Amino acid sequence: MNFELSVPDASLLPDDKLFEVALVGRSNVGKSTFINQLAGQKSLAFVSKTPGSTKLINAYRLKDIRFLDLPGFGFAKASKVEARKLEETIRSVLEDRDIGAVALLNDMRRSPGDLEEWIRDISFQRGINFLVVATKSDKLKKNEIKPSLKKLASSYGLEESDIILDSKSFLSRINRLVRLSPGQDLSSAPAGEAKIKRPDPQ
Ligand SMILES: Nc1nc2c(ncn2[C@@H]2O[C@H](COP(=O)(O)OP(=O)(O)O)[C@@H](O)[C@H]2O)c(=O)[nH]1
Ligand SMILES: [Mg+2]
Repeated sequence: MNFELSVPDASLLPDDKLFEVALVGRSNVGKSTFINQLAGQKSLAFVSKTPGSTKLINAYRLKDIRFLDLPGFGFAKASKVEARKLEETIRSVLEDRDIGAVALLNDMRRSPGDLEEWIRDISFQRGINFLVVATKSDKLKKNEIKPSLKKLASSYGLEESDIILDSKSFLSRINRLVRLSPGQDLSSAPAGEAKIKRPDPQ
């Protein structure tokens, strides 16, 4: 995985119709850490002890897939104006772009809040594949993991097995989505069109 570019606004992202996965989550949820795990690199994405530091959209490429690292939302010290701007950035990516999948990161020790529900609802409404990645499971005792998974899944209206716990199973889920895509059939793609398009919702 390589860093591609940073932009302040979704309208400045490339218009090449690659399969895109939007990574979203509360500030400090472990999104940068997860991106580094996906990349198998220690410091591709900036891991911070201070929440709320990324306001840009960072794009990464892994083969023909683009990962969009969206600004972390729900940062307690952000002003109302800043919070609204971040939410608008997230909204514009999810609503105005042809996103292939949304991966919402959720700290395993926390229940989803209004912002998580908002992201789930936009994804469902737009028929975007919706994945939940549970972070910080190492902060739980072994016997707490299963009940937490169950609770998290049911609060999203998902099955327990839908909750993703590590970068390896995340990548295999993304692989599966991309393979399912009808746009993968190159013979049916008009000249100059993208090879990979958004698959049908699961
Ligand atoms: N124990 C534990 N700490 C984590 C994990 N993921 C992230 N962190 C820590 O949580 C803090 C925020 O992580 P970061 O990746 O910068 O979160 P971001 O704001 O969502 O990008 C850092 O201190 C990380 O070291 C995890 O899976 N387990
Ligand atoms: Mg970060």
